[in-house]
Amino acid sequence: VRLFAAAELPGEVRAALAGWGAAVGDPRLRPVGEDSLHVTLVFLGEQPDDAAARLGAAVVACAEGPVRAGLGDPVWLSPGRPHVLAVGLTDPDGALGALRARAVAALGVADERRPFLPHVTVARVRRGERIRPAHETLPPVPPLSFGIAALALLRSHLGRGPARYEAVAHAVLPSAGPG
Ligand code: 2AM
Repeated sequence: VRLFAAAELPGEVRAALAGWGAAVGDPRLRPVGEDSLHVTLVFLGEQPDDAAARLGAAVVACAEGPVRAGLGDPVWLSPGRPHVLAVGLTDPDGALGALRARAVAALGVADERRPFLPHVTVARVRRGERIRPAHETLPPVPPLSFGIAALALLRSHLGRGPARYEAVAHAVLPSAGPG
């Protein structure tokens, strides 16, 4: 099973991101469905079926909060030959980075050498299309600040059409409150 730990966004943030992706309106891009928008914290890749329950429990045990975040700037990943259009997340008090660090430790994976760039992939570049970021103008991202809604271990079902994600384990985070 193909697994990853993800932070889940409040519904109104997913709606705003889907609306932003629609406003980009670029036919070279395939939007990610509103219900599938998420922040990948730790990508595990293929894991044995019988490891899923243990890994799910490990992720759920990391759910401490609240974890406040905000929508930041759009970002093409990777910039040299973009495959996705994402929106970066701000991590004003480091809680999102700390959540990821707990998940990395709990899952027992080696941390990536690259710095964590929290983001939500909003659209994927269609096969055969080429984007030159310097030539693109994008609409402004709505300046939303919010609490991460939940932490989940998600299973990714690959196949024809958009990826489908299924929660193996899920833990709601305490609300960050207004502000
Ligand atoms: P992305 O949002 O940056 O595209 C499920 O496939 C999630 O895991 C996606 O959200 C994707 O991140 C991330 N992912 C897929 N393959 C990955 C890889 N090889 N390394 C890190 N993250 C990956």
